[in-house]
Amino acid sequence: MGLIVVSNRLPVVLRQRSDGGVEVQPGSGGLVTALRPVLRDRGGVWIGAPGSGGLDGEATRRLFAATERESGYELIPVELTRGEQRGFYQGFSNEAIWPLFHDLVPLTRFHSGAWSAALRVSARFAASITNRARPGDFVWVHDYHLVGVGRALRASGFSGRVAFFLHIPFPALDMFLKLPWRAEVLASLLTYDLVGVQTMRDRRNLLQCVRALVPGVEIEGSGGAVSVRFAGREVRIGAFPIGIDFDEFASEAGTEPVAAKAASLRADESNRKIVLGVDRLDYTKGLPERLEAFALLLERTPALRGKVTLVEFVVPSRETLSSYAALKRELERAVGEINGRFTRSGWVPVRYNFRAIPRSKLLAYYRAADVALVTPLKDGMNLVAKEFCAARVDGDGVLVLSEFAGAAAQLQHGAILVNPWDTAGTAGALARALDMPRGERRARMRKLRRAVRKHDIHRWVDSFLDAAISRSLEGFPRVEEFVPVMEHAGAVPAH
Ligand code: ADQ
Repeated sequence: MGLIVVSNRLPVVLRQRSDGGVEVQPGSGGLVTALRPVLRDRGGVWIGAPGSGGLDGEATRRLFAATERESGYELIPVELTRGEQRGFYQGFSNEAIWPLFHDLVPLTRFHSGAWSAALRVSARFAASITNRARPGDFVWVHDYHLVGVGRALRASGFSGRVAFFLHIPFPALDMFLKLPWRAEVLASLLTYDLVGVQTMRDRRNLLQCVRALVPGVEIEGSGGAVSVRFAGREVRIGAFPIGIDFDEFASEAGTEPVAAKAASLRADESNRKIVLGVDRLDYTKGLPERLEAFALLLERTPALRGKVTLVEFVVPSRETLSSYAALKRELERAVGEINGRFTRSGWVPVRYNFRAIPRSKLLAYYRAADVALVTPLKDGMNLVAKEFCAARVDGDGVLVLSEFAGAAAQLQHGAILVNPWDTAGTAGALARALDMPRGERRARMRKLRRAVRKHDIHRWVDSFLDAAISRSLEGFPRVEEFVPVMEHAGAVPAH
């Protein structure tokens, strides 16, 4: 069975150099990090847009072929025009679905032509798939941008197996109902043979929308994946928490150069503790709230001034959208304000870096940190939390994690969980993390590493393909869910 992976972007980006040439750079973001090892190990085809730069010219084609030879799988670019980029990528994907599915209604814009733009692009992707697919191939479409590809494929008469995985959260019914194209989006989802989401919460939300909006639907099963029947078709819907290549992260983090770099980063901070943040520039990642929590901690605990540094790496993303450009300015202002207020001789409280860093340096920072602060307002999974744990081959370090990251389901027993909207609560959790005794840190990190290793990327792929192929879903295991409990329930007055 050949694997055809389809995503908005290819795992490489072509960039125009200042001398007019074109170069290939690795793509960034969670989807690419997760899927690259899957195709590297299994081989197959990756279909997606090549990013800026264009594909004309012999030199560019040669670059692409060399990248294919190196990566071990075939790359098929789908070129989009500027107009298509605007309507589909900007309008439909990143101004409508992305904010709405992360519950951020005030940032959501529904442009009237956005769904038709998404359908036109979906048809382009579908044509590329039908050109390449051979009988027996398994087509696996990724993420919200391409939800319409299933519908376009079926409309073109394609009858092969097609599955879809949503990397971002699926919203609750109340939120989903706001989408002007709610019926079309749901109907398109139901053209796939299997739809995977990250968590049980997302699965519950999706099934609730299906029940409410699809008359006559029958839902069977209660495990990790269930079967949905309507209009003579069966669609499977399941929760498949994505993971990382644990062994690869752990073994690279354990190498001598990474250990040496981590030691030198620690030495640079002399006896200070390091709190680390690593994120794509995105308003879902809770960055202003995180800075506010850190400032609150310094304000409330003068003893920590000069004793702890927040190192924040933000990788540039979607800067052409005004909400992202505004977030970038907001972060610069907030960092400036905190540093202006608390800096003293020899200590700058926030070291803010607006750039992508290479893997080895990222691993060194993961190893050097005392605390990783991963506080998205909502996140499908969040791989940074998992990468941090995998990199801690020394068995130390504390993870402070948002309850609203999908990763909270697997990491709830080892992380300190926070509500990122509660800045005072986050500041308190950070104080607790900084003060945690070594024994507790190590016990928690053992649990975290065990969970990340168990739910690694290979298990994710295998369980997804199993659910797509197996005859019966009986015995398909439920995945763990995070449900917040009131720790102080006894304190709630009876009336
Ligand atoms: P993303 O929103 O991109 O992914 P995430 O899962 O955190 O989010 O992955 C980010 C990736 O980018 C990580 O691999 C991280 O190491 C890397 N990264 C971030 N900042 C970096 C920097 N400054 N330099 C270098 N690398 C950096 C989407 C969903 C997530 C889901 C993934 C996978 O939004 O919820 O976990 O897909 O399904």
